[in-house]
Amino acid sequence: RPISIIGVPLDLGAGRSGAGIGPNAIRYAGVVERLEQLGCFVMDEGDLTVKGSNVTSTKQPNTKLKHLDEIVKVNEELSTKIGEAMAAGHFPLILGGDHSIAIGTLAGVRKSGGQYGLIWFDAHTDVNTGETTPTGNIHGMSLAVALGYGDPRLTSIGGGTAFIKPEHTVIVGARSIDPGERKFLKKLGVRVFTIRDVERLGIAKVMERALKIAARGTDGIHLSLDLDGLDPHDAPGVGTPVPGGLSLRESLLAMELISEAGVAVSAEFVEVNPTLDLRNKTARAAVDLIGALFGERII
Ligand code: DIR
Ligand code: MN
Ligand code: MN
Ligand code: MN
Repeated sequence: RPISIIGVPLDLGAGRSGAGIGPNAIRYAGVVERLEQLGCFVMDEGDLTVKGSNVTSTKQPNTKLKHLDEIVKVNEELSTKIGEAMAAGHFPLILGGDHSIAIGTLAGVRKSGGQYGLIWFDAHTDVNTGETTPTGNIHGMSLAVALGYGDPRLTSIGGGTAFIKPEHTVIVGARSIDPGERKFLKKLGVRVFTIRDVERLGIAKVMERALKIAARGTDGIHLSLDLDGLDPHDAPGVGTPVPGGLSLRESLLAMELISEAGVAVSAEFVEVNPTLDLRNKTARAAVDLIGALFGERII
């Protein structure tokens, strides 16, 4: 299947600037060449247009949904792009950009009419809403929106139907969860494999269980990977680092296991912030993970 690369240079959903130049940092780290070496047919569709950033935009008053207008616009466009790529039989590979772009990605994935499972790889759980958010940053709300919860202007993006089901959603790597999010996850019954579960079970067992939840009885899975799921030692270039995360090697094994299961229909790699990075290390980690997801092996 051809891979459609779509960059989304958005940082308005995050609390600080810089993730907007993530897509090009991942390109400079050689993502296209890496995939071509694996025999993939790659079409880089370039970046969506985003107006403003956390640098150039006048500081928002402390609303509960910062930069809502522009985030709605970008995600609406993204959902259209993803819908078209999937209708053409392509695998959409989305480069972020802050994690609020998952709203548009998943709205687009749903347009194909199937019922998809979701693996959300993240230090955070991103299930805040305007009512529970401690920051007003929409990147902390995108999973709630994908499940059908939150501001109607966000949940209606892309047509607003056939949301991802909580019973086919699984979070891996979580270690920073807000009180409101904890309640939400319990209420919906979303399965969370925290970093503690990874430690106790090992990443192989966690992924085996995660894949069962997301892939059984669905038409495939979407992978939403926030680079801050990795330990800041391996991925320092992220806006909200949380110590004690997955190692690069554990994360690579997770990608290899998804790859071997053969169930992924789309994937996004988000929150790469080159202004906070060390020699593009985090973008290079993203390319390593993408390589593993598309079949790269040690031997
Ligand atoms: C926090 C941080 N839970 C919030 N979320 C982040 O702002 O809602 N998500 N950083 O990736
Ligand atoms: Mn996230
Ligand atoms: Mn995160
Ligand atoms: Mn089902």
